[in-house]
Amino acid sequence: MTPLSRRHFVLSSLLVGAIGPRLSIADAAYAAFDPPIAPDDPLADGTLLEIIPFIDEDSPNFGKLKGRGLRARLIVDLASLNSQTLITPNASFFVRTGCPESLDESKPWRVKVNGSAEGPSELSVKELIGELREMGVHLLECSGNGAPYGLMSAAVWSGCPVLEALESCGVKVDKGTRLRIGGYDDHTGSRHGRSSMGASWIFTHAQLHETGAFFATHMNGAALTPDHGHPVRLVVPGWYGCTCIKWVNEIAFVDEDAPSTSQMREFASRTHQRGVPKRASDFRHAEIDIAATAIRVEKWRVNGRILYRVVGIIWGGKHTTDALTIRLGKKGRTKPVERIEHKTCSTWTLWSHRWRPDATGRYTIRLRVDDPAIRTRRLDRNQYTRCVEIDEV
Ligand SMILES: Nc1nc2c(c(=O)[nH]1)N[C@H]1C(S)=C(S)[C@@H](COP(=O)(O)O)O[C@H]1N2
Ligand SMILES: [Mo]
Repeated sequence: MTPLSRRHFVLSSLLVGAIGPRLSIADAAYAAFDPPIAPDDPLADGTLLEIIPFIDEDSPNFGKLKGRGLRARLIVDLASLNSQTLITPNASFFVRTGCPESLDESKPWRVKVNGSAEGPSELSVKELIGELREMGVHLLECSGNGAPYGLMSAAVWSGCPVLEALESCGVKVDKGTRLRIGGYDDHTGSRHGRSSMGASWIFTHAQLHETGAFFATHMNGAALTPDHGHPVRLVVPGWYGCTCIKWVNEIAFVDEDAPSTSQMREFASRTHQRGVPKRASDFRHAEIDIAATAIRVEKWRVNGRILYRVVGIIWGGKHTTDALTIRLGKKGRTKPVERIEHKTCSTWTLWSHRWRPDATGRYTIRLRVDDPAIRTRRLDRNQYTRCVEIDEV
C-alpha cells in the first residue's frame, strides 16, 4: 500500500466502528480505495466517509451458503469487489443449487455417451478430460440474478473443450450434430422450493465450437467442490449459468427436432426466448448481453465538500465497448462513465464515476451502452438499476 492509501485505510477502518450499521460491510471499506484513485484525482486528498447502502433491495447473508440441494444459495457481496478480488475464491463463488444429497461419489464417476455411431458408450472423467488444461478466466452468471445481483462470480477454470474431449475419445461429432449434455439432478427427498429437477441443455456443434464450451474439473487450481459440480461440470463461456450443467453424467446425440429439455423450458424466459419453445432447435443462444450495474456508492469529503463515487462493473457481451453511459436520477443527464477500461468480455471489469448530486433525495443509477450495434436486452429493460438515498450534498 502507498502511504496515501494507508492513511485512507486507517481513517475508514476507524469509521467502520464509528458509523456502525451503515458501514456494516467492512470489506467495502477496503474496496473503496480500489479501483485505485489516481494521485491527481481530488479524491486522493479526500476522506471516505461511508458506503451508501442501496435501497429497496434484499440484504441476504452475503457469502454464506444457505439451504441445501435445489434451495441452496450463496450470494456474493459485490460491494466488496476491487481489482484484487476479480477472481472469486472457490469458497465464496456463488452457488445456485447445491450438490444433491443423493449424489454418490463412492463409485467411480461415469459419463454415458448415448446415440453416438462410434466410440465408447461410457467414459471416466479422466478419459473424458485427457490432459487437464487451463481454460482461462470466465464469469458465470445465473440467469435469475436479481438485486443485489450476487449470483455472479468469476474463476480460472481448467478442463478440456467439449468437442476436443469427445473427438480424442473417438466419439465423432459432425458439424450437424446436436448434443444434449445432462447432469445428475435427483433431489428427491429434499425440498425443491421453486426450482424443478432435471438439468440438461441441448447445444449444436456450432454453439459448442463458437463459445468454446468446456468440461471443467478444476476452478482456481483446485478440484471442483461438491456444490460446484464435482467431479465434472460444463462451462459455456458467455452463456447464462443455467446452461453450465454440473455433475455431468450424460452426453447424448439428439435429432434436429429433439424436444427442449425441462431445464431449457424452466429457464426460457430468463434466457430471453420467445415463449417456451417446444423444440430445442427453436431456442436462441442463451447469451449474456453486455450489462452493467453499480456495486457501491462511496461518500467522500474532499476539501470540505461532499463528493460521491459510484463504482460498478460491466460484464457479458461479445465485444468490449467504450460507450458505457450513466444516468443518475430522473433529471440527471446521461454521461459517459468517467473511468473504465473495458478490455475483456470473458469476465467483469470495474468502472468508477465521481458524482456531485445537486440535491438530496432518491437517485436511480441507470447504465446504458450508447452504441446501436451492441445488444443490451437487460439494460434496455432497466434490469440492474439500483437506487440510493442521498442525505447530504
Ligand atoms: N445438474 C445441475 N447443474 C446445474 C444446475 C442444476 O440445478 N443442476 N443449476 C444451473 C444454474 S441455474 C446455474 S446459475 C449454475 C450455477 O453454478 P454454481 O452453483 O457453480 O455457481 O449451475 C447450473 N448447473
Ligand atoms: Mo441459474
